[in-house]
Amino acid sequence: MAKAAQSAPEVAPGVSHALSNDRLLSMYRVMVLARAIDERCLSLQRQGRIGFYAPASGQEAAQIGCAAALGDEDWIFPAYREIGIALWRKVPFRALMDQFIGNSTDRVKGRQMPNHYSFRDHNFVSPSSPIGTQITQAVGAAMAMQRRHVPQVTATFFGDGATSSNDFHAGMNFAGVYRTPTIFFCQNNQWAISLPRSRQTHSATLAQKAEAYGFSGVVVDGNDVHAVFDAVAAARERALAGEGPTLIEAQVYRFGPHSTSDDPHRYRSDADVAEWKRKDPILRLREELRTSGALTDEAESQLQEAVKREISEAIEAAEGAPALDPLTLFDDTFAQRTPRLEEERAEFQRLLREGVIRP
Ligand SMILES: Cc1ncc(C[n+]2csc(CCOP(=O)(O)OP(=O)(O)O)c2C)c(N)n1
Ligand SMILES: [Mg+2]
Repeated sequence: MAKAAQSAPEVAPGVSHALSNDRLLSMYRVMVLARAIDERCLSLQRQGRIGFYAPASGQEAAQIGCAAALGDEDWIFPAYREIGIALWRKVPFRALMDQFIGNSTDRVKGRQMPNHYSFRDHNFVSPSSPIGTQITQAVGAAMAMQRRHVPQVTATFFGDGATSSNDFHAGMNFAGVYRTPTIFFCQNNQWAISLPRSRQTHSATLAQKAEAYGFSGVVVDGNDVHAVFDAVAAARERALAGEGPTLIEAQVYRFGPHSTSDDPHRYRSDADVAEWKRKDPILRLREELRTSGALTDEAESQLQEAVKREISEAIEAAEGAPALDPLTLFDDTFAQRTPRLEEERAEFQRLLREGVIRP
């Protein structure tokens, strides 16, 4: 009989402490901002002011530790829960709010599902909702970089559940064969909606799956920014040196619902959540910064105030922006609208005018 595969994994400790206090403080700030945005967006959705949101509370150290170790020019191929990466890349919350609402200043013109923002100027590709599709995209893009001798890597983000997708295996295999400069960053938040990690795979770790494809996989404590930063920095160095991809499994926990359409009380216990909340990555980094003297009580309350203000101002501005003109739906497909498209546009315009269709 096969030995029990799901024994406790070895977790690489964060030892190098390569991060200065200044750097840690800027990471902490983005973590606090991400958490506060999460809380506000859940409430905005409940008030009917945005349609949908996928919270990332509990995953801040994994996301921001990873983003900080990447180069600004590296390409991000995210899933739908990577707000921390976008914020670290200096995407303004206002731009995210515009997308959640789909207003006239939304960069994707209301054509994407809420929470599916993309920013060409931040090398942040549109998130994939079909599980795993971003993985093969990241491998293909990395292959192009390799061929052009561009000193960049691609980083792709996905969950524990995505390791069961076809695209995960196709992407990992391809990356192994061609030794592409790709970082596979798996946030194992213990749940794929209501399916627990224990029922996802019989493998002891998700990271070990890399071994089958001929490259290394590491498990890190995703609540430890140091451990995450070190693992990603090392993976990036290897990728840039032509030594190929790495799979990183960051062990975290999703504190909130899968999305605003989910009720986690139906499948997990409050005790489990409370157990993981004791490892809250924000409390952990706050404690570290306070102990080292890098963060005073006064600086902490100033930060909390500044973050609240920034969020409120962005919400007000995004809600105050004009609505999107529904006729923009007919733009951007062709350089010049075809006669058929003109016809459809005219009919749509008539239906809007007659009130048959309401924006
Ligand atoms: C191909 C495909 N199958 C099923 C779904 C429905 N679905 C949406 S999210 C999700 C779970 C994903 O879990 P995980 O990869 O662990 O990411 P997490 O949401 O926990 O961050 C599923 C099954 C989907 N979006 N795409
Ligand atoms: Mg998950």
